[in-house]
Amino acid sequence: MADYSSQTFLNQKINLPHTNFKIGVVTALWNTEITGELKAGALRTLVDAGISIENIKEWDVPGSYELIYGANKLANDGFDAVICLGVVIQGETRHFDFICDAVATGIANVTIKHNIPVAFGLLTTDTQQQALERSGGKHGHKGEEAAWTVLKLLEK
Ligand code: RBF
Repeated sequence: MADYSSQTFLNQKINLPHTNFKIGVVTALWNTEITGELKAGALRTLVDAGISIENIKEWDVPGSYELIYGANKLANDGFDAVICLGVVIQGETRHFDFICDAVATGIANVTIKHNIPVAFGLLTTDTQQQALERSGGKHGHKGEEAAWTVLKLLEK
């Protein structure tokens, strides 16, 4: 069976037609200790692929729900791709489902409406520990993977 671990994805060579793409990195400020690392990993991956830091717009939005607005605004402004990063941790109330559903649907709408790659780098976990394990821990780095995803789509 194919190995779809994050390492295998990230080890694949990206063949961009050029490196002048303008890429937005929209990051939610809730759980900043984790979203900050997701952002650092995404930026690292973009720069490693040859995207210049001047062509990367970092935008920190209040919460994950605002990732939708951020992605749509940057798509409207002509960015070639947007990476959305956030962490929603299950609490005692139903906000988790509402926020996660809204972000998934909202980002899907942006990618369809503007026809650009928009990465869904939203961790939706039961605990902070699970989120840590997915931001450079034993379950990989979802910020790096989100950046890799848009780069892969920009190959075509
Ligand atoms: N935003 C996140 O990015 N992660 C969260 O875990 C999170 N939990 C929230 C819990 C509640 C009860 C509420 C009302 C909001 C939460 N938000 C969270 C913020 C949300 O994404 C958004 O910023 C606010 O609802 C304002 O639109």
